[in-house]
Formats: sequence, structure tokens, C-alpha cells
Amino acid sequence: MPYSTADLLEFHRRMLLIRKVEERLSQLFLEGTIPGTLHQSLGQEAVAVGVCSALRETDVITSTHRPHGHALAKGVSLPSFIAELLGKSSGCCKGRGGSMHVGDITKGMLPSIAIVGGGIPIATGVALAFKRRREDHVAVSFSGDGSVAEGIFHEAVNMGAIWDLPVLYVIENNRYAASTHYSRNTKLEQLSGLSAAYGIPGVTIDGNDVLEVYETAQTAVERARAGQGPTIIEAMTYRITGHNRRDPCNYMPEDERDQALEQEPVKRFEEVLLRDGHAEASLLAAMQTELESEIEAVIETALAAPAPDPEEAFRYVYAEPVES
Ligand SMILES: Cc1ncc(C[n+]2csc(CCOP(=O)(O)OP(=O)(O)O)c2C)c(N)n1
Ligand SMILES: [Mg+2]
Repeated sequence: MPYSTADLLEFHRRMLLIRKVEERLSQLFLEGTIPGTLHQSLGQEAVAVGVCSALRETDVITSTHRPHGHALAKGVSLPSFIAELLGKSSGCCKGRGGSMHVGDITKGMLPSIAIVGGGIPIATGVALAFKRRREDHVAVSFSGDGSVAEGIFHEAVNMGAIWDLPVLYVIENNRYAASTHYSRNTKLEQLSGLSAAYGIPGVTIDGNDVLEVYETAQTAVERARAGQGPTIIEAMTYRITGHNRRDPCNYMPEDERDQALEQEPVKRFEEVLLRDGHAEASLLAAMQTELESEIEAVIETALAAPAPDPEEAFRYVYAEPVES
């Protein structure tokens, strides 16, 4: 597929934004500024950016306890995203969600769901709604390799299959569900092999190659929009940090980690851009500096924003009637 230099730099900028935001979030968490916990997606940026770049704003994604990359790639605004993590009322979920529950339906992201596998039936339901309303939108569920060990994965994917729903089931196979290697959850060599049970296409791809992810997602999206049903995409990737900020990763063999660091998507894509003459090192450095100052400015504003009003603690707990 031919890409312009501008297209390629945009893929890079989006991945770098996620990388730089998450690195900064990690510091804020360790300083005690971010409450709760933090699941970073460092090393998995290409999956979020590749898939979401193949979507329209009106397409809807569901996500997991590790949603930062998905949110930023789907277009949740940086100020509202950062404010959410800081628990501020200007957050995309009014400061009530935090790291594991970010989303903005106006950008096509339902607030993420931290129950493993929880987003899969929701995406299936969203796709059913699209089909019944005859809207040509597509739903995408992002879930981890751990989600295939949940019963809901199988029920929801089968429903999507039998009704030919416009949905993509993207499995981010980062090899581990917390400390459990995926080979202990399945006898299959690859999780895409599950697709045979539902009679739908299933592919395993290099999830650290943003262009491979994008092209695979595009094909699956076209299929879904054309009424031909779901696809399982297993994107092989690796998280280059702990499961959460308290995880020393002792279960990861050292050579496996070293290899994963060699293969991480941001550095890899940067090398491609330099090798093929799409950018000079100075341009990439300037892009990074610009992103870093944008992130700092956004953090400063968010820190100064008010916390939610305690008087409003019970608002948004239940659905409220729409005011006319
Ligand atoms: C139903 C359920 N069981 C257990 C947990 C605790 N938990 C949170 S994340 C996680 C591991 C998930 O692994 P995976 O699906 O591979 O996603 P990853 O963390 O690798 O992105 C577990 C067990 C949970 N949130 N929900
Ligand atoms: Mg995993």
C-alpha cells in the first residue's frame, strides 16, 4: 500500500504521543499525583494506532483495564484524558472513572471496562444496534490474551458470528495475563485459531508493525461494513513494563524481554522512517519535543482544574432523563 511521507509521520506522531503520555503518567503516579493504579501500554502502541487509524469517528471501540493507547488513538482529547486520570471534573468521565475507565462516546469510545473480557459482549451489542438501525458503523473490542479464558469471549464472538455483525475482535496478545503466559490458557499455538470454532476469519499479525496492523484492520473493517461479519485479529505484541506499576516482571525471561525491547514498535518505526528517507533524526526529535511540551501544558492545566464537587457525588450513577 502506498503511503505518503505525511501519512507515515502521522502514524509515528500518534504512537509517540501515547508513549510520551504514558511515560509521564508513570512519573505522576510514582509521585502520588495519580490515584488508584496504572496499567501502561508501553510497547503496544502500534495495535491501538494501527486499528484506530482504520476507523471513523462514528465507529465505536470498547477497551480494557489498559486503555490509554486506545483512548488517545481513537481521538479522546488529550486535556480531557489527562484530567480524567488526575480525577478532575474536566475529565472525559468527569473525574469519576480514572485510568481504567476512560472514554468519550462523542469520539467513538465507550468508557473502558476493567473486567477482563467485559468489553467483548458490549462491542457485540453495539454492532447489533448498528445492524438493526442500518447504520454502516463498525464496533471494535480490544481485549487481552487473558480474555479468551473467560466464557463471555466465546458467547459474544459466536453471537457476532451467527448474526454477521459489523465487529472486530482484536486480541492484543502481549503473551501474559498478569504473570500467566498465554500457553497456559490454551492448547492453541495462536489465539486466532479460535476463529475456526465460530466460522469467521482469524488472523495472527505482527502487532508491533503499525502498517501491518492498519492494513489488517482495514480489510476487516471493509468486510464488516459490507455486512460480511466479524474477524478475529490476534496482534502479537509485548508489554515492556510491568502489568501495573507494582510489577517487577520476574516471570519474564531476560532474553525474551531483551528481544521484545529490540522489537518495540516506536523505535522500530522510527528506524524505518530514517532508513527510507521519510525523516531526518532532527525532525523526529523536534516532533518529540513538541509533543512533550504539549503534554506538560495539558498536565499543568489539569492540575489546576477543580476536583468534582462532593455535592455531585451521586450524579451520573444512574441514567438520567434527557432534558428537553
Ligand atoms: C474477570 C476478571 N478477572 C480478573 C481480573 C484481574 N485482572 C486484571 S487485569 C488481569 C490480566 C489480564 O490479562 P490480559 O487479558 O492478557 O490483558 P493485559 O493485562 O495483558 O493487557 C487480571 C487477571 C479482572 N479485572 N477481571
Ligand atoms: Mg495479556
